[in-house]
Amino acid sequence: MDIYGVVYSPFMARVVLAARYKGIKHKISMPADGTKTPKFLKMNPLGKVPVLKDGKTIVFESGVILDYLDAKYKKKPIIPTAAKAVAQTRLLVAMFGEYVQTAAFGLWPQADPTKRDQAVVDAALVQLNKVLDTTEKVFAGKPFAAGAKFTIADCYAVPALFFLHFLVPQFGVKDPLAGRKKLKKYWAKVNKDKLTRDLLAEMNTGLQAVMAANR
Ligand SMILES: N[C@@H](CCC(=O)N[C@@H](CS)C(=O)NCC(=O)O)C(=O)O
Repeated sequence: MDIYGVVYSPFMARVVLAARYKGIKHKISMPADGTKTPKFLKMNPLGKVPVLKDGKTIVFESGVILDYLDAKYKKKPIIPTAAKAVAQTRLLVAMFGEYVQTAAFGLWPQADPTKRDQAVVDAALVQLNKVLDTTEKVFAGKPFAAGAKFTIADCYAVPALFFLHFLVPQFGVKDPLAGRKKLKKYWAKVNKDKLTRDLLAEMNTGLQAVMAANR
C-alpha cells in the first residue's frame, strides 16, 4: 500500500507508527506536485496528507486511516474492544491529539524571537501546562500510554510529545514534562525502544531539513 505524506508530520507519524508496529508493508512518498493538484484532490478533497491508497481503496484523515488499518489487519490489534479499555485508550487519543498537540502547536507562530508576543507565549504555556497536568493524571504508562499493550494511544502520544520537546524549549522551558513522572518515564522509554526511537529520529531529521530549507 502507498501512504502519501512526510514522516515529520504528526498526523502522518501516527499512521506510520501503526503500520510499522503491525508489520504492514507500505511505501511512503509525497504526492507528485503537492497536495492541491486535481489528481490529489480527487483522492482527498481536503488537500491534506496523510492519504492511504490500498489497491483501489483510498482513505484520508489520520484517525480514519488508523481505524482502517486495524480493521483490515487483525494481527497485533491497536484498538481494544473491551469497554473500559476503549474508554481509556480513546481518552488518551483525545488528550494527545486534541489537547497536548494542539496546545504545543499554539506556540509555533511565536517561534521567531524577533516577532514574538510574550503575552501570547505566556498564555499558551499556561494552557499547555494545564493539559499536561491533566494528561499526567489520566496517563497509564504501564508501560504504554493506555496500559500494558501498545495501542492507538501510543500512535498519538509519540508525535505529540515529539513536537512538545521540539517547540517548548525554544521558549526557555528546558523540560516540558518536568514534575510529570509517568509522562517523563514514557518519553524516556519511547526514546529507547527501537520502533519509536527510529521514528523520532526520522521526524527530527525531516523537520530539521525543512527548517534549514526555509531559513
Ligand atoms: N485532520 C487531518 C490533518 C492533516 C493535516 O493537517 N496535514 C497537513 C500536514 S501536517 C497538511 O496536509 N497540510 C496541507 C494543507 O493543509 O494544505 C488528519 O488527521 O489527517
